[in-house]
Amino acid sequence: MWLPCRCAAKYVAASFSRGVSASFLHALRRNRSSWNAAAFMPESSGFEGVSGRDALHDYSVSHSESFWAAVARQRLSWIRPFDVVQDCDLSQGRISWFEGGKLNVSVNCLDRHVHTCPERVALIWERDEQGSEVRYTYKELLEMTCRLGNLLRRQGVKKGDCVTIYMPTCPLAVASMLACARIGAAHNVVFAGFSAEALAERIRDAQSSTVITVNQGVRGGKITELKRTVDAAVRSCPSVQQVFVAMRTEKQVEMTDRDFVLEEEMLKEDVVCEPAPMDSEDVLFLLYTSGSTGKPKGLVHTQAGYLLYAAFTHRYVFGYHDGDVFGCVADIGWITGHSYTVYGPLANGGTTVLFESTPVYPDPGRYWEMVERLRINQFYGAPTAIRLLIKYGDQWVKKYDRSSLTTLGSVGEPINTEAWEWYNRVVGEGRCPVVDTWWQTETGGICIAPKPSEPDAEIVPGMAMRPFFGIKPVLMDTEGKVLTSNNTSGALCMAQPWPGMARTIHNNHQRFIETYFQPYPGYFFTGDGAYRSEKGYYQITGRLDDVINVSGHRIGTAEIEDVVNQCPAVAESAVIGYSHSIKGQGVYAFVVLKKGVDIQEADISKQLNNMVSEKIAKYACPEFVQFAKRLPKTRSGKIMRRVLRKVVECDLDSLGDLSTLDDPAAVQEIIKGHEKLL
Ligand code: 6R9
Repeated sequence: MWLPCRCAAKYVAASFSRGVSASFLHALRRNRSSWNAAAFMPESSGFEGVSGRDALHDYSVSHSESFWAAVARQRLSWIRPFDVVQDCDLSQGRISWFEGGKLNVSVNCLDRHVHTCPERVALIWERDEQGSEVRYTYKELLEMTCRLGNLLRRQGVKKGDCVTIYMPTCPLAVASMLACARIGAAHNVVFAGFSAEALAERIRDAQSSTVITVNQGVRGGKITELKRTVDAAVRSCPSVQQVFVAMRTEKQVEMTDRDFVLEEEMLKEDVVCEPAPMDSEDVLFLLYTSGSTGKPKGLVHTQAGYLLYAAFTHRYVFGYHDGDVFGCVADIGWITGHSYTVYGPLANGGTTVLFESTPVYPDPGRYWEMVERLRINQFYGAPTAIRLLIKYGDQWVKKYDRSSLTTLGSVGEPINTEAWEWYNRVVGEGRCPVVDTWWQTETGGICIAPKPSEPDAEIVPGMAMRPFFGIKPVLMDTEGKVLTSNNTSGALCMAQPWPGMARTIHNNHQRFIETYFQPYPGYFFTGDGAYRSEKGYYQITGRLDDVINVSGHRIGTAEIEDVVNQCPAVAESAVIGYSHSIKGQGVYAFVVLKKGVDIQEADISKQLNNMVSEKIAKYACPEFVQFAKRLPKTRSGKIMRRVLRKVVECDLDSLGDLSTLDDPAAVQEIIKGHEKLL
């Protein structure tokens, strides 16, 4: 199942047909000089008198319902048309789109393309082993999905159940997601870098009875024992009744009565599977993400609105055309993998790359060698990888032919000017627009990006710039008033709902309301700060809460503190993010030990690292652990994180107001301790 026997001639033919003539045609198509709304976006043909990108954006916001209704009718295949375009009230945290409509997401991603072009390549699985990619046509992906859908049904998975998928980025993971969608189950993909405890927590919260995994993962030439991690997780998950194990490697792993070899079971199933008609607002998936407090939250996305928004943004932000090869290198365990590796490209009938490896395996030329070999047109990655690759030098890029590239995307964290310039100049040879795309797990798809724009419109380095169609950003001051002028900074909120936004937090709608809708009543609060330039362009300045971003991965400092505080030697701790030249942010932990603890600090640091990697994931491990006698606190006992951040940034001149500090000597101690650590 993993490496179906195919004749080599097929590969040769496939890569040949994507050669010079195809890219020449693309270039021709893209060189349209005038921006005609209806030609650019066929859905807009009914919008009287709208021409130009800005006018279309204005229309999409001022006539939101007719805009989205037209797009939804044109872009999605409906089993039953919707009656109501939207029924939303941000002040109540109520979001509902396309009510009355029925559809099936897997049919939209597969069947409709199989009818028109069954042999088109849907997936190119860029396996960890360089040069061993495997292609799957739409027909093959549909068959795989149907077998899986039938299997899940036979094993008792019902509409409304939630299946946890703990797999690396691979075709069977995509088919598993789509199989859930086919039979009406929700999926809960857990990033395969998460530890057993983190996985268990997510399985329990989602109440999954079924888990799909692989025997082993292979990434960067290293093996990870994913099945073993699942075994450890499932021990504390009484809901789990069955685990399907796909064989990524030859290695036999221990199997119990509840475990099944996925490929063997799939072979017993039919290649036709009746799709479940789903309501627009039925759950499509949960995806857990970190917040500033408490446990990770399972954000809920639903069927029609999410799919529409993922597909529509994919098409227009990246200028995706039929026949293009889209290369999003994010892991499917994150929202970027969901929206732009799986749902957006497949809903558009696109060819999408599943990248299993790392940017530096087997060498720092990996991305660009892959671009050359697969003739990738749009490349979408994270600034952290770009910053890492800059260090290895331009030669790793220039070695390979990148003439297929038309657009370069960036996501996950702010892209600094140096990284932006390098991406633009070295990777894109100055001819590919760099789109810095801002969005979140909560938003479902890209909300702010330089594209679409008029053909010659400027792109400012490091700025996400323009709100997408239907998106109305506002900036708020500290009093909760909307800032109306330009050249100003504030809390980034959205004034209007859009189809792709999350609907709730699984099992905790109250938390959903409190986190996103109560801080600025009537608005959706993103948790990020932003600057709006003189010209009205947006630049994201970073989180306003205690969420940090390590290599593009979100993590709440409270989650890390929770683990650190479980160490028997630790009395209390404070974790903050600090600026890191490659990862964007790194984790810095201040730790106060219990009185009488007689263990070497280095040993405790090691122990803390082990604990964080066991309970959360490796990326959340503190890079620095600073031991302190006490932490600076207010008189009411709150840790003054702002002061800790300034100390770590070596910005001692702006420690700010220290008048509420309980004991000023604590700050001096912290400063000294920090100097010693450097
Ligand atoms: C898609 C994704 C969301 C948080 C978000 C923000 C940061 C994402 C960004 C960006 C600056 C960008 N973020 N894209 N910051 N510029 N282009 O990453 O979702 O994992 O939920 O993270 O990431 O802080 O709030 P998610």
